[in-house]
Amino acid sequence: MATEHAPADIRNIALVGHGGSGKTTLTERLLFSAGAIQRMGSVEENNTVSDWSEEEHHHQHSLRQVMVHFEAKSHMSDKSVLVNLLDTPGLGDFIGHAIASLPAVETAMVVIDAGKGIETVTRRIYNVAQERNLPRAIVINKIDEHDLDLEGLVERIRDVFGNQCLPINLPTAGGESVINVFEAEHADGAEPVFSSVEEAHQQIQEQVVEVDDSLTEAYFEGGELDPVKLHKAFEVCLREGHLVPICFVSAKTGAGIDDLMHVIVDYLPSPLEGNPRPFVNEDEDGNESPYEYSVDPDKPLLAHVFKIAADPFVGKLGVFRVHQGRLKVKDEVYIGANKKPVRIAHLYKRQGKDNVEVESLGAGDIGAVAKIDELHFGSVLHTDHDADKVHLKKLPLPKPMFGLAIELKNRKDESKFAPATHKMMEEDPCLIFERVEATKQTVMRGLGELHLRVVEEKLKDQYGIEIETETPKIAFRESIAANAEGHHRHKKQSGGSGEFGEVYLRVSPLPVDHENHDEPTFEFVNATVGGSIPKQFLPAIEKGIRGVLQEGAIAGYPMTGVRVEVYDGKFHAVDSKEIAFIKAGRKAFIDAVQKAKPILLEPYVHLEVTAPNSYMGDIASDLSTKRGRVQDTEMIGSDTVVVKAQAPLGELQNYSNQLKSMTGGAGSYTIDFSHEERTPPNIQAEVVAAFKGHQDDD
Ligand SMILES: Nc1nc2c(ncn2[C@@H]2O[C@H](COP(=O)(O)OP(=O)(O)OP(=O)(O)O)[C@@H](O)[C@H]2O)c(=O)[nH]1
Ligand SMILES: [Mg+2]
Repeated sequence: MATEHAPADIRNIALVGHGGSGKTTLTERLLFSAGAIQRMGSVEENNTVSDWSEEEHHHQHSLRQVMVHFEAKSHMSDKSVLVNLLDTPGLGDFIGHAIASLPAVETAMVVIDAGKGIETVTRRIYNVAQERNLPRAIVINKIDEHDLDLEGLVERIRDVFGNQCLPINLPTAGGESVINVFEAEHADGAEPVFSSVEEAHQQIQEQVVEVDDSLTEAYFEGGELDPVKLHKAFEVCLREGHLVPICFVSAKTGAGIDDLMHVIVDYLPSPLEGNPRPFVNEDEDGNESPYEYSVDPDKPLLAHVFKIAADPFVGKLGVFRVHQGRLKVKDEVYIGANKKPVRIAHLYKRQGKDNVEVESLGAGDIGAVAKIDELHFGSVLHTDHDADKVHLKKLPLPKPMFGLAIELKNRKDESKFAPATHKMMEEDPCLIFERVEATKQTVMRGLGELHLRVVEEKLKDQYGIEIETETPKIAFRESIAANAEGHHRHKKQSGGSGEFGEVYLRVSPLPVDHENHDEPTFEFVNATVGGSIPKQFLPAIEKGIRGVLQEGAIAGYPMTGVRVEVYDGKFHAVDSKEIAFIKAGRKAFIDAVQKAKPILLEPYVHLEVTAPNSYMGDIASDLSTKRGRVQDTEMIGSDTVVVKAQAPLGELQNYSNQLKSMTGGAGSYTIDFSHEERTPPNIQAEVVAAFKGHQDDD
């Protein structure tokens, strides 16, 4: 059983980047090169360590994040380090898994296809890594391919991401090998295919010494500095984003892999050298403040679960990063604010789908625990009660906006459905299954059509549940645009005791909290005077109104953005009871809403379409027919454009197919919830006409 690694001897790296750029192949190559596997698998042959699931073989893409690890030797000393590598999916629909991996690592290694250049996901994930203050490195892969413009690509990278992106090595002709230009001052044999060793060497050395005045001085006085002496400055550069090294490789042929391994072991930050993760502590009043910790195995435990996996053999797995302290088998540890500790029965390191048992994992390492039901995505494991409320600053995960309504093919699957969806949601932070009361549909939401297609496949393959899907109805919300008054007198005489309650109220619009869809923006005010309605009946009136907020007043959708002021009424000493005021409140409210210029709000999304330049006009004019507004267009590289727009979600239900046919498959897009907007009157009229109305509940 492996011994625990000291933080200085660990490198944690997430391989991120656009789908098909070669992350999984690179993972395989690195494992092979380090001797962790005896034979190199390939994506085409469905035998890589990372892509092991049936769905991945079928789609030929990674569909979730996978951890592998290996030992690698330093090129500068005789020590070796443990490399934990997270291979993440690059398809936009699965970007949640990539974003979720970032808190576990010191470095985001952004892989770019040498021929295709910067693509949508490249930019998105690079930007998230930057926002999260994570050191980055860029790997330009597939340098074995023909007709590449690598010099142009480096220029574009510097254009788009900034001049701090600099080659640390340069490829030779045909992508046969690379020359480390941080270390070499002159070419010793083959020349690089562009630039020169001297020029690239000078550029990167000057960039590094810039962060340290004394080094700058020494450099400009005496010239050359030993890379070992520059190590500290190099780490500062990475931490501050003052340098983003670019490496060239071919995962396929193995060219550049030795040097990449060297960069990983000898240049990329160890857990001690990385930037601290943004943990926050919440005090009793819910105020958050930064939580400080140190990457020290001898301090109390602080570990963060960044992934939940359903393992076919050991069951539910929580994959975590130890940030402080250590976790040992048989330890008792706390999860968040849970009062009862859990006992750690087994600890694992993951190698693709395999679990390798270990005794302990120290600060800086990544591992997994099995069969702890209380663990969730984002859970914090600790041994210190001061850390009860500690959690990681919220990740910018995209909101699942693409929905499909579900019907089960077989009724008998009903009992299996809820547990299966529960498990799948735990594994995927961007997947939601929900019952939408407004539309009486069960809906699954994800990041795109492919995402949900894979979910459908998994439901069938792993849980034996077959479903049918259809476009869901739009989740409108009702609101009002004007002030109005409403009144209802509820009176019912049946035999002995009757029901009596009378309510006068005013409604007025409130600014809607568009982020919060689960809660209505609502205020209820008692403005009655002189006991016209006894106090004890006001909660009943509010209850009646809240019923309407849930069911809607004009179209059957939940309401939001309303302030209600009850200002008068009547009661009866015998016949006034709770139920009478619930009904009177409800009807008086519907009465007022109908006079208050009721409106429908519909969800709008941010849309970012990336496509070859020549399609820009088509994309923009198509969006305008969808009530979309183009807000910005940005060129990335010489022939790719990003169109940023806002559009109603309801118009984009079939956008992935439409964009595909519009651009011959070359376009891609992302959507993210933006806000809600008032629906045009013609659409509102249709929706209202389709509403069957309220049951008369008198
Ligand atoms: N020529 C060439 N092809 C490569 C290289 N690396 C990967 N490929 C091919 O590129 C394709 C995509 O490779 P993957 O490793 O699956 O890419 P990925 O980045 O993991 O893709 P996702 O999992 O979708 O994010 C496969 O057909 C690989 O064989 C390379 O260095 N050279
Ligand atoms: Mg992959």
